[in-house]
Order: sequence, then structure tokens, then C-alpha cells
Amino acid sequence: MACGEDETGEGNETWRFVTEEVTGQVQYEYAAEFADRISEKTDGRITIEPYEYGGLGSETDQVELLQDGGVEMAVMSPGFTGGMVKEGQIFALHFLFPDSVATTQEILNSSEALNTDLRARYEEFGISPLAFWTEGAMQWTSNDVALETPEDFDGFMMRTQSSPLILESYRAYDAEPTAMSWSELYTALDNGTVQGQENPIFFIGDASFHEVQENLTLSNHNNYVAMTTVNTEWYEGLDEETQQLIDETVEEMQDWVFEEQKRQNEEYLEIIKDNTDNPTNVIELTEEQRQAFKDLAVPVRDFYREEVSTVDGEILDKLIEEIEAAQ
Ligand code: 6CS
Repeated sequence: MACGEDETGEGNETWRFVTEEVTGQVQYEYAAEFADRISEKTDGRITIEPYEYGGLGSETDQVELLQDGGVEMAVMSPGFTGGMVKEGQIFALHFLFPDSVATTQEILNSSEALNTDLRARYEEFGISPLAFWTEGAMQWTSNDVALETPEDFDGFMMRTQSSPLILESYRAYDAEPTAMSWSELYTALDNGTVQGQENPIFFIGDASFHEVQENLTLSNHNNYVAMTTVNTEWYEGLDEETQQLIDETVEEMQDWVFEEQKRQNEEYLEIIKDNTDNPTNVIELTEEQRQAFKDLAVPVRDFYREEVSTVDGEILDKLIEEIEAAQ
């Protein structure tokens, strides 16, 4: 653990905060802003070092790093913890959250199913999610076929994150999903190892996936949810005042990150549309077209209840009630 007294014995501390994204992208900018706020609030007594994705291994290596106390804090996508925290795969379910990203964020802020029940499941593995936040609605990009109907996914080679339920969600459309790290994705799309992928628009644009993809389908089939996490043992060992400092900053950051993802997603949609060197065919699905996908996606909730959940789908059922109440 990097915290402790410095050479001057004045109790200065350094915490390491790893993210799955790089400078300019939402997760990294979140960690940098978080670091600034903590430094300011403590008059420089606590320094947070934000880490870009890449230097500390793959996304799953980073999960282990947090668990082992190699870093104190991490922004983590549940899509990389699904082999371990089964319940966390809830975010893989398409068309579960409302179409409005703002309403989705309100649910993420207030949900007891997530902030209490799901948090407890993560804490069994030494990970405390202090907040859940959206990085925006997810969209599809593709080569060879424009993704407009479930039939377009027949045999389609889709890249996903590693959670089994994400793969299952694409098998429901008869696609052929392959899990891989995003660091390999540009090349895999370019050389045809996979034909498409899903992500929020800012990430598609910043990682330049649109340069090696013909189509962008505005499907809004899911929200990209990230978690601000801390090593449970480290956090629980902090004094109450420091815990409050972290909690209060995490809470303030919810509005900040909502605005940040919104701005980036809006800006990158224009950048992609305006790129004449690498033109992208942008398709907006109609409600009728989205419904055809939803009809196939809803039964996957039963798969979650029966095959994935260790508590008989209780968290999902509670979350569905909360979503219905919010709409
Ligand atoms: O697709 C991915 O794997 C990456 N997407 C985002 C929005 N953040 C990090 C993640 O690893």
C-alpha cells in the first residue's frame, strides 16, 4: 500500500488510482479530476496518482491489482469481473435500463439493488464499488453488414468484453461473440478477426474504431456502466474522516462525470459524421427496429435468473422494480 508517512513524518499519503482508459477518455479524466479535488481538500496532504490503461496489464489484471492492494482505487467495468462476481453481469442485459441516459444515471445513483445488494457481492471479493455511473449509451459498429435487424447478426463476429452474459446476450441474436481486450480491438477490426463491436460513441471515436468500420448503428441497446471502486480492506481500515472525504468526493463526481460523458459523446458523434477521409454510414434505428432486438433480449433475463445469479435473480428483480418506479 502506498499510503503511510513520508520522509518528513508529516503523514502525507499517495494513493494509486488505475483506470481502463487513456488520457482524454472519460475514466482517466474522472480519476484526474478526483485527484485534483482530493489534493485541494487536503491541502496536498493526499496525492492520488491516476494511471492510464496499458501500463499495469489488461483490464482483468487491473481487477486483481485492486484486490491484492497493488492499487487503492480503480475505475472498473463490470464486464471484466463477470467470471468472478456473477451478479455484476446484470449490466450485460440489453434494453434493461431506460432509453434516457439521464434517467439511467438517476437510477444508478439511488438504486438499493446496486449500491447495497450488488456492492455486498463485490465486497465478498475484496472490491467495494462506491458508485456506478454511465459512460453513455452503447452503439454498434460493423463491417460487411449494416446492423439493423437481428438477422443481420446471424454468424456475425462480434467483439465483447469477457463476462459470460455479454456473450450470451449476443448469442440471443445468433451472433458469434469473441471476448478480447480493447487494446487488441483496432487491429482485430482492421484485419477482420472480428467484424464489429459495441461501445459508447466517445470511445469509438477516441479509439478510432470508426476508421476501420463501415457502419455505426445508433441502437442504444444498453448503457456502458463503470464503477468507482476501492480495495475493501484498505477502505475499511481508513479513519472515518478519510472515508467521508472519499465518499463525499465520489458523490460530487456523479454530476461531473455525467456532464463529461455527455459532452464527449455529443462531440464525437459530430467528429465521426464529419470525417470525410474515413466516411461512416450512420444508421439510426427506429423504435420498431429496436423492439425486434428487445424481443430477443428480454428472455436473456431468465438466463440471468436461472444460470448466472447466485441469489435467484433477487437483485435483478429489485432493480427492475426500481427502474419501473423511476419511469
Ligand atoms: O470496450 C472496452 O473494453 C472499453 N470501453 C470503454 C468505454 N472503456 C474501457 C473498456 O475497457
